Amino acid sequence: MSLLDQVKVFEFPKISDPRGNLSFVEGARHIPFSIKRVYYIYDVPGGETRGGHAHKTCSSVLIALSGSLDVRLTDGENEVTITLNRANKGVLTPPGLWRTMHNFTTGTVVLALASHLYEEEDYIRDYDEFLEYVKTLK
Ligand code: T46
Repeated sequence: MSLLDQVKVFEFPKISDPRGNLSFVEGARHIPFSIKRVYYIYDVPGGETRGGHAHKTCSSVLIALSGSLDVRLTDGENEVTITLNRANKGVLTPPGLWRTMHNFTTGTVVLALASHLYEEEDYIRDYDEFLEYVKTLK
């Protein structure tokens, strides 16, 4: 089984009325880990790519609160691309997958809910090192 099978797309509740929409995310109900950290990505210049790394331990759920982007995840052999284009859609990105984020539209704001605090030691930022690392997971 590939780690790509653990990638999950979520549709969070959306409550609409004439005043607009409201969505919510409840820890234990919607997110399969305890949220230790929240960060957000915004003001991404046109044509810019982010990511370009894998995590050893940290899982995250990414949500485009506005705008849209593509999240590409690969296990080194196969890949999947998830387009985040609705504020009530999220993707679970498990550790052990190389991730890149592309095609940000102007004004995109990405919210990330993470299972761990920030630790640079958890990152693999070199693709060849990642390919060696995934061999150890098999
Ligand atoms: C991920 C994707 C989706 C911190 O100091 N604290 C933090 O919580 C984070 C997330 C980052 N940083 C520092 C580390 C770097 O010096 O902020 C700088 C930019 O981080 P990075 O280049 O990793 O940003 P992205 O957008 O490439 O990746 C981020 C997350 O780091 C990563 O975990 O999965 O978003």
